[in-house]
Amino acid sequence: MITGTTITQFIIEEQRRVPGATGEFTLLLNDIVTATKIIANDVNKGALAGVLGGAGTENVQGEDQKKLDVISNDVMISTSERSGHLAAMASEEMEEILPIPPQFPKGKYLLLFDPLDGSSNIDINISVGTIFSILKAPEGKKDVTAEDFLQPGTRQVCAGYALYGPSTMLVLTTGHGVNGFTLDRNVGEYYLTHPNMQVPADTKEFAINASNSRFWEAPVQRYINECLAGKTGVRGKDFNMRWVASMVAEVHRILVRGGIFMYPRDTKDPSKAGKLRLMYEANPMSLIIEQAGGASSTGRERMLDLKPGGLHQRVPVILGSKNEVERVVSYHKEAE
Ligand code: AHM
Ligand code: MG
Repeated sequence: MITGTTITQFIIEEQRRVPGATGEFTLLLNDIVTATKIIANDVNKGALAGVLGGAGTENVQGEDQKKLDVISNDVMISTSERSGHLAAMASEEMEEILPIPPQFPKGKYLLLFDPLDGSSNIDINISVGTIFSILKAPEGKKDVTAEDFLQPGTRQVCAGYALYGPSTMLVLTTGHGVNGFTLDRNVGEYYLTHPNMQVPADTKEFAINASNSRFWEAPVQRYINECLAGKTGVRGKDFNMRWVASMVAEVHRILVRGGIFMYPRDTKDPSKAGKLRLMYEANPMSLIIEQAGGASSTGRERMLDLKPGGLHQRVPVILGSKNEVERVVSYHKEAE
């Protein structure tokens, strides 16, 4: 018999700690939990369900959509639009925000998500994930606009991700630490397996797409060169490197054993400030990392303090073990 705390019990217990909570947020989280189970099922079946390969369409960022990107986006919408907890949604896969259709009741929350992050890994059976962020809609406003989503990351009510790896996990924060749950496929429930996750302050492991190295800015080149010099250089210790090309997998590794993840600004395409998107990738992951004792920055500013300029805005991302992130930030300061 399985014992332990299910995610539903955990969320209800968290709700009891919030005076005056109506249960609306708890029910919204339950919808998201359900959506991740459905997506996990599709990802898990893969080629057997005919869900691999391209969808033949492009998203707002001009990237080819995979069938599973589109399916996951539909699952996130259909699972959370009808319960009455949301005012509107926004997704990596949709150019505009999606206000709750008039046939459904409207709620007080805004949901942002990347339905399936790590798209380049979908067809090759490597870990992918769903990232989500919850904000409050402005009170008393009838029709929510895209501007209402442009709140700094500090205003997130909740952030989380589902990791579809060898096991499916859901990791979330409501601003009181970070907890990880593992899906028992036979029972169909997530169980608390990783309570109070903490990022170690120091690390000997970095994650960066080194094929972009000639386009990096000087502070990032300096930091990586020092890591590569290992014991013989100023750091006096050897480093290891990982690059999964799935942000969810990288962040999860950092939460479990520390590390630094960087998708920094580079000059490859000067029109882009970075590759990753602020609202549904960088902000939720930054809240999780900070809540676990780590740090997250653009190199110049704390990520969560950024005032967003657009729904699909890109940002440089440097996150993970606190002392390493602070070192990279100090290299940026020195260079300026
Ligand atoms: P996606 O949202 O289109 O999947 O792109 C985001 C992903 C991240 O998960 C990952 O860190 C990065 O892109 C990998 O980029 P690259 O292929 O340049 O290594
Ligand atoms: Mg993504």
